[in-house]
Amino acid sequence: MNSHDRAALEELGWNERFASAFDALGLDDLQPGRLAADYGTKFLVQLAGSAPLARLGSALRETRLVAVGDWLAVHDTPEATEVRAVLRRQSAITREAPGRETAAQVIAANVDLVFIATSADTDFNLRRIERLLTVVYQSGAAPVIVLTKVDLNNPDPFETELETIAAGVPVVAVSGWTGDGVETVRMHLSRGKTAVLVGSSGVGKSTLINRLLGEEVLRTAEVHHSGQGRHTTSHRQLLKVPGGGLVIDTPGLREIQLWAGAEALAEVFLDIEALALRCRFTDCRHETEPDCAVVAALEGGTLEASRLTSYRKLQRELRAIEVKAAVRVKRRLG
Ligand SMILES: Nc1nc2c(ncn2[C@@H]2O[C@H](COP(=O)(O)OP(=O)(O)OP(=O)(O)O)[C@@H](O)[C@H]2O)c(=O)[nH]1
Ligand SMILES: [Mg+2]
Ligand SMILES: [Zn+2]
Repeated sequence: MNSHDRAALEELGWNERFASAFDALGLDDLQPGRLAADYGTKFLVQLAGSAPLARLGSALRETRLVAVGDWLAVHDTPEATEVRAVLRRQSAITREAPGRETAAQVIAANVDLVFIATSADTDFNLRRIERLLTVVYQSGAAPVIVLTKVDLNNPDPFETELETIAAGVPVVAVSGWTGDGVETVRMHLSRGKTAVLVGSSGVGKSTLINRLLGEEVLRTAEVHHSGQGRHTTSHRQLLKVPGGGLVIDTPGLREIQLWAGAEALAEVFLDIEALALRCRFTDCRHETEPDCAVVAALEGGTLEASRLTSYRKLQRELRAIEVKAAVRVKRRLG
């Protein structure tokens, strides 16, 4: 690989670890490329010097375990482009796929940063943000909360509320209409680093990305809508931001299913976990047990009931996922 190609790949997020994984494949006539868009049967692949539409090679066709952001080994000729292998992911944002059995669905691969977009209006929902934070902490990427549409309302009260659940997580207030805050979002990006935007439909993810790109690359909803039923962005797409960095646009998430372990939950609910350490019983369920520090905090007003409810709900969901996963493993073995 010449130095020009290497620099082009590095701009796309290529690094030493991907390079050695690629070399270890030991396959001839292949070049590295990054999956930039998934159109179902065709995939847009960004190579060092071009961006052809590719199909999956026979070895990958059955599993289809590729996601936008993946690094690939690609066979590229003027006649056809074929994906032959997927390099091991360095991080992934996943959620549980709809259906009865658990299977992780990868929303984006090899991501450094997750912008959790939430608008400063009726979409604003702390419980949803807690969920998304749990997913992010599990992924290996770092979260940034992007409070959108701040031209509609004063962002201060929203930011104060965010403080209560996400202390230490950067919050950027933006307006895709006035351009406020867009440069602050850009400051989180840098050469070769990948960010993904997640959040409900209609919060202004694509509008913000268009701002970052400096042109209308992505289709956005024409009129304001509150996010019921209508999704404007239909597929995930990786884009290069002028000035450095990459962003992945995603369709709005309806109800994000958790695909995260107990450790991630503990990170989002550090306050409750810390209180629980002071309960008399180590297996305290914080219900009717004596000397329960969680219940004491509730009664003393230092812990909000809604936060405990949310913690319990997520705990139950995690347990359900674990049970489903166990059933699946058993079926495989039997
Ligand atoms: N007032 C206001 N409206 C905005 C802003 N950003 C986006 N909108 C409007 O909100 C609507 C949805 O914007 P999109 O950018 O398409 O939202 P999205 O999050 O990409 O939605 P999906 O692709 O469906 O997930 C459009 O009508 C935008 O014009 C903003 O900063 N302020
Ligand atoms: Mg969109
Ligand atoms: Zn307790």
